[in-house]
This record gives sequence, structure tokens and C-alpha cells, in this order.
Amino acid sequence: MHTAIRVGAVLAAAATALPVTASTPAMADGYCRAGHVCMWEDAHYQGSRYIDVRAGGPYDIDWWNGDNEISSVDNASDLYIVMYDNDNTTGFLGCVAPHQRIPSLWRNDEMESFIARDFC
Ligand SMILES: [Ca+2]
Ligand SMILES: [Ca+2]
Ligand SMILES: [Ca+2]
Repeated sequence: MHTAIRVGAVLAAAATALPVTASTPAMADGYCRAGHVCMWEDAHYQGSRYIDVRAGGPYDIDWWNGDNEISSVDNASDLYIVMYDNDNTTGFLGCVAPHQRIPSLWRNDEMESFIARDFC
């Protein structure tokens, strides 16, 4: 009975079926909780953490939340994070591989939208 309840809860909460368990530490990847993507204002995960979302999307980064300001990224998910120069996932910038951390983006202060998916 306990198992049946748990399965239902997991299906409702995680359409992407990421292999995350309830016992995963919140900061399992060091900077960003498992299954999430986090982005910071400054290099080396410093300054404002403008983005801390479950990997999915597409997301537009609102101007008051760091568009054209992102300098470092921690992808703590099993998906690629595809980054774009402009809103609405236009102007391809590059990809962050699953579980890759980028302390200093090669295209600094340019990203405005991103999406998580299973290919780059
Ligand atoms: Ca910046
Ligand atoms: Ca924008
Ligand atoms: Ca831009």
C-alpha cells in the first residue's frame, strides 16, 4: 500500500521521470539541487542566483532576473541545457551537458532564454 502511494506521488510530481529520490541531499551537486538548473550573476557561482528552476522550460529570463547578466551555470539535471542569446529560444548560444558546471560562460552576459531537453 505504501509503495502504491509513493509511485502515484512521483508520477504526479515528475513528468520528466528524473531519477531523483526523496533522500537525495538538497545540494547533491554542490551548488544546485538535483534536477535543477541554477544560474548566477557573476562567475564562479557568485552574486545573485537569478535562476533556480527544475530542468524544463522553455524559460525566458526576465530582465529583472538576470537576462544578459548570466555568467555561471550549474546544470544539476540529467538533461542538456540549451542556451539562447534572445527571448523565445532564438539565437543559439551553446549547450550545458548533463551535470556540467560552467564557472565562467564563454558567452558572458548574453543569455536570455533556455530550455532543458535530452539533446544539445
Ligand atoms: Ca554577469
Ligand atoms: Ca529578454
Ligand atoms: Ca542577449
